[in-house]
Amino acid sequence: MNTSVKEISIQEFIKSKKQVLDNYLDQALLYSFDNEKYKENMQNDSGSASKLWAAMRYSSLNGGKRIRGILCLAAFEAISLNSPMPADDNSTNLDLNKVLPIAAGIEAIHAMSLIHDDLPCMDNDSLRRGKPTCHIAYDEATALLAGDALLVEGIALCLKTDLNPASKIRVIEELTASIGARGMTGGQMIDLEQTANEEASLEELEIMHSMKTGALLKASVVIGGIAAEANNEQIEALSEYAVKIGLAFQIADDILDQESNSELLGKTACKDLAQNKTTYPKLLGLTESKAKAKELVQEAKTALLKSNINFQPLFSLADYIVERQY
Ligand code: GRG
Repeated sequence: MNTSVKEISIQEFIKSKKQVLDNYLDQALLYSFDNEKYKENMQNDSGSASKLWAAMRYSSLNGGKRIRGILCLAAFEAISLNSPMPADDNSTNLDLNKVLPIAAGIEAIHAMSLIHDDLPCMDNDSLRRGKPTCHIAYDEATALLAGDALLVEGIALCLKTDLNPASKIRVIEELTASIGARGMTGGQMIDLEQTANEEASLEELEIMHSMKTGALLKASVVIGGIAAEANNEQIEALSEYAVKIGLAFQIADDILDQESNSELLGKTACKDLAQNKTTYPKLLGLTESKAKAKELVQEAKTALLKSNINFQPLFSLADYIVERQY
């Protein structure tokens, strides 16, 4: 543990990491082509290729909180520095080339999931991150393809890491498991069925969310640890922390849907009620839901401390996840 480090607030930590991620993604998602004919097409702004890239950029460089990417970077720093607070002098020594392409790739994949989630055949929403959703700003086919392309570009970005081949494979295994049929996609399917059919129990709700939202959040943290060469005990602790904050994140999301408004959220509020969805507030009530989220945050912190991962930004990010306003 390093006690001589300069303390920075969590707001500064989030702001600086978000900036780094935004800049990296902005560069990574520039149009670039090997094929000469395709390049010619790109000269024309109304060309089909530039429309695809424009839609991809519209939906991935548009002010998301970047929580998954930030968690990935924070977990990497936590293990690399093993210090209670990040310091400017220490942070500059970190090999960000190992983790930044992955954290950015995860954000591209997350953006993809939001585009597809908003489609008429899924959640059918018109507002995302304070702007018209991708299929409204463009059209359904373009939104579908922009999502497809962001998924693939996101995985390709993860492979740009400077990690050794064995670690790269571990990263991709972790990531693909979290978004496939055993993770996000499977969770989304359950969600669609539940919405269409019946009221879910607390246990069913938890399973659905752990797959739909929790799996990618967990993978983001664990992958940060893998990139920093965490040992098995540390990976276990990061994993436990991430499962707890993943659930807390979803409870907070349900509460915000009920208590906030569309302007602040940047997406349609009170959607759960309108769709008659089963939510934590519906099953537990607002007060108990808030208490459960706080309890999970505490448990997440304890999981880290048990393995001597004493990195303040990871604790503060857990608090932020339940205290956020949008
Ligand atoms: C990934 C292969 C693959 C398929 C995706 C459409 C779909 C299948 C899944 C939908 C998953 C989904 C939208 C989950 C909701 C997750 C959630 C709570 C999103 C909001 O996350 P925030 O608040 O958003 O971090 P920002 O805008 O801040 O990034």
